[in-house]
Amino acid sequence: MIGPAYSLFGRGLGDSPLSNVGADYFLVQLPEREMNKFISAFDIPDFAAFLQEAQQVKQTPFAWKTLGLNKTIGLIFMNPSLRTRLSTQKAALNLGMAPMVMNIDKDGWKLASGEGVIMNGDAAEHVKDAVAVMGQYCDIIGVRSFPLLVNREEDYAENIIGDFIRYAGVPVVSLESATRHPLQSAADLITIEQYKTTPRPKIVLTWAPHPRALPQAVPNSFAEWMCAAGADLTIAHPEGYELDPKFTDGAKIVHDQAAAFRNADFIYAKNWSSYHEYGQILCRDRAWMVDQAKMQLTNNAKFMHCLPVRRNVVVEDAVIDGPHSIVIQQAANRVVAAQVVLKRMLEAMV
Ligand code: SN0
Repeated sequence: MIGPAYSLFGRGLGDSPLSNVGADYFLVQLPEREMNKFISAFDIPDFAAFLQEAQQVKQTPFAWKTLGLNKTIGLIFMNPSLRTRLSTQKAALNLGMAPMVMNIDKDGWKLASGEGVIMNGDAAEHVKDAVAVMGQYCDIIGVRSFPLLVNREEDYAENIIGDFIRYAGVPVVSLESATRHPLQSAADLITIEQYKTTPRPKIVLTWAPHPRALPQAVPNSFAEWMCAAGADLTIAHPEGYELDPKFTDGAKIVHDQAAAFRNADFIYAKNWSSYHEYGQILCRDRAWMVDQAKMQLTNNAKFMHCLPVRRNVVVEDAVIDGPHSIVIQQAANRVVAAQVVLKRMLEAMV
């Protein structure tokens, strides 16, 4: 159960009316929402109402089972997915929508992008045409596309999700783009609200080692959402792993992991590759793995990770299998987060 107060962490996103949120706030009829995309925290201007809707969806997931009647969602994957793929389908089914899933990297034509490109190479179809066609078959389109981690400006320009928004003609949901994973962060916010025992818990996002170079999307997004919610967020990472500051404004950034863990209420582990030395692995120090000894420094902190996780590299078995691990409940909340987002999009259509 999400707590009754929805206090968020003290302040709200931008100029939204979230500060001093009181019980009466929820009696006010919200203005009709336009929702033609969900790509970042800024597509949710009302976190308190979002959390209230999440609680309703959690309690009565089938209460809107005709809202999506005769509507179709296309889920387009350019990269692997387990939780996002299944939880978004489940959310759509709960709303009465029909999901269509395509692994476009394996089953589609190779896509070209960019203006004026002469298509005499591998690519058989331009993304403009493919996306416009998908928009004819779908009422909502979700897309997953990881960064290439080669050219930072290209990845951070978010061209692929931008092309979907430009050409689909229907609302677009990010299923993890080059720089953000908003459905994950929405589920993380719901999970922290559910498990927090103090109004403004100490939340620590810690870098952890990994054998491969991973995107910054999950930590960028987590920091963006937590900072937008006014959370008490500390980010611990080795030097050189600073994230793009546009996501971390409001967070404390430290290089001493043990100091960060002291008195923490939530430990969120995640690896990412360097933003400054773009896409590089700068540290392989196993001492950054989250283990029992470090968890003992915390205030009985809950352990979170977006999954998939490399056991005994990112986190010790004893922690992820232990009583304070909430990774499965966190994954369960992926359905709730996706359902609130799709529900809002459907409601804005009628
Ligand atoms: C992705 C990432 O962005 O870090 C998806 C997380 C939801 N994770 C991976 O690609 C893990 C790959 C691996 O080899 O462990």
